[in-house]
Amino acid sequence: MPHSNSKKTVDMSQFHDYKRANELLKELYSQKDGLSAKQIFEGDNNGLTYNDLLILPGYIDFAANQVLLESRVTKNLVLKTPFMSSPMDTVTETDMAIRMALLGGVGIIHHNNTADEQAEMVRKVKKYKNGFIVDPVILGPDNTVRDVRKIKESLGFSGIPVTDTGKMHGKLLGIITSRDIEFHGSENSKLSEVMTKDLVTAPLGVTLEDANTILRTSKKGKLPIVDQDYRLEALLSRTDLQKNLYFPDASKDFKSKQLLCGAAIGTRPDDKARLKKLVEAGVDLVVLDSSQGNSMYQIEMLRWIKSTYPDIDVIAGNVVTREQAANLIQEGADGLRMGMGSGAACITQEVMACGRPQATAVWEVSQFAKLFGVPTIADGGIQNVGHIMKAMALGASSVMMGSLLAACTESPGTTIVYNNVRCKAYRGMGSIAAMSKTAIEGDNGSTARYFSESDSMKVAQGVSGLVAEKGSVDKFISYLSSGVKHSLQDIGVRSLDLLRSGVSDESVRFQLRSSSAMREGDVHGFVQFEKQLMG
Ligand code: CPR
Repeated sequence: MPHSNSKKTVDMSQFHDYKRANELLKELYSQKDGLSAKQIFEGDNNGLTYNDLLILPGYIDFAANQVLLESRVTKNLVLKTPFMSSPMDTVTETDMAIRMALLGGVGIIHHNNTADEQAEMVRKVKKYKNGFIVDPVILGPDNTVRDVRKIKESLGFSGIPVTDTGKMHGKLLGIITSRDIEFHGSENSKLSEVMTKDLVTAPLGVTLEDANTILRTSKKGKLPIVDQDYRLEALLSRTDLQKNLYFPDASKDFKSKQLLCGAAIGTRPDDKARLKKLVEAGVDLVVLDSSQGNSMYQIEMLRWIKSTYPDIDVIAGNVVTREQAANLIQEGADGLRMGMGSGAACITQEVMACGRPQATAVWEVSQFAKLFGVPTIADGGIQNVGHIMKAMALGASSVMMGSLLAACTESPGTTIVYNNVRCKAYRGMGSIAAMSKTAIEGDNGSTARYFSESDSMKVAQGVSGLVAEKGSVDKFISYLSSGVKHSLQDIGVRSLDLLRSGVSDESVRFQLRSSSAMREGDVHGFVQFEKQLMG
């Protein structure tokens, strides 16, 4: 166990003298309670996990909503909410990447697919325009009232644009609304006879704000966006407007205003062709996806990317030691992903005998990388808000999450009911299940993370299973960021930057926890209880 602070003895008789007592208190106060992170890790021979420590509370003189979460997550990229979604096939595809970016984080699209599939997902994220529906349901003039009723029954909405081709980019002819068909006797009537032709539209290029003003003042349910030839290019819906359409923290490219999107690749020759497609699709950030990043393969790939695509940020890894980090920093990594064996679905430490407890890995690598101005990402093992806080306090610039986000509605795959609980699939990318997908489809994505070409026998480094569904990622990320803000308030620092500088100048203090202290900090003494995390 590391050293404790040397404590001063206090002469209690001095407390009858108000002035002297005041001086004594000041003197004692200057010797801060608890331990600095440096003291903890200097004495750490075993390796610590997030659960092994706590951060001591400070002084609150601001409201939680004044706290800033902005953080530099690579050399060139600052996020308002430094959360990333893992490049895993049960975590990040188009929908997750869009929501993560809208909420101020970034999604990293997985590579357990073909290069074309992955590039298409990136393209969709880049093309996404918040609030504008770019692939709405459309009908043609010869469709009937019956067709509209069917759509209403299955999708729950009406207010469908009618174009001459019955498709997007066709000439806009009208809109068919619930009212148009409400008292309409004949199910076989053509839409050209019943649709509303008196339309309010907005021109292509209109801003979301202006379009919303038009929609509001027109009192219509839908606003078609048309080009100069009156071809339908997008649609805006009043129901969407009533939801929160504005994402002030969204992660966007400064110039293009498009959402930011990351993607993972491996380090094989094929991955160079894959990256070319991703770059053409507009990818902003590339993650070299390996469980052990300190390899000649990764160094060669890093050099190649830096010389071929100097404008793309590359996150290298994973690493858990300073020596691993040094090689990748030297080759120009713009960020480092830290963690080996701490992931929820991971059995790397058990099978490979390699890895490191995550709190120690985050501290050691981050302290080293900081000397070279390279931000670090704490990847794996984040189970709650407290873990995010501890990762950031130990020097991480951002956190990457897999299992927590796999449980959200926007992760790939459908909801399954298991033992009366709504669940979603989650699997490690080195699980046999994930690697079988690659085997079936003849693609080398996931296998590349865990195996070399010459491996005839696949040794699994992860498991596959189900996690309990949590609902929308919008709500969940808001919960995580509010939780982090309240935690920073308790610690008495107004931003993540101040948290990290407070840890460096040793004004932010810690305490180690024994296993009985952990039990004390957990719920106890109940016969039954419900743990509802979000209200
Ligand atoms: P959790 O957030 O689920 O704890 O961890 C997610 C991270 O786990 C991923 O970002 C990745 O680094 C790691 N990971 C994914 N599959 C893995 C297998 Cl099979 N083995 C080891 N680590 C894995």
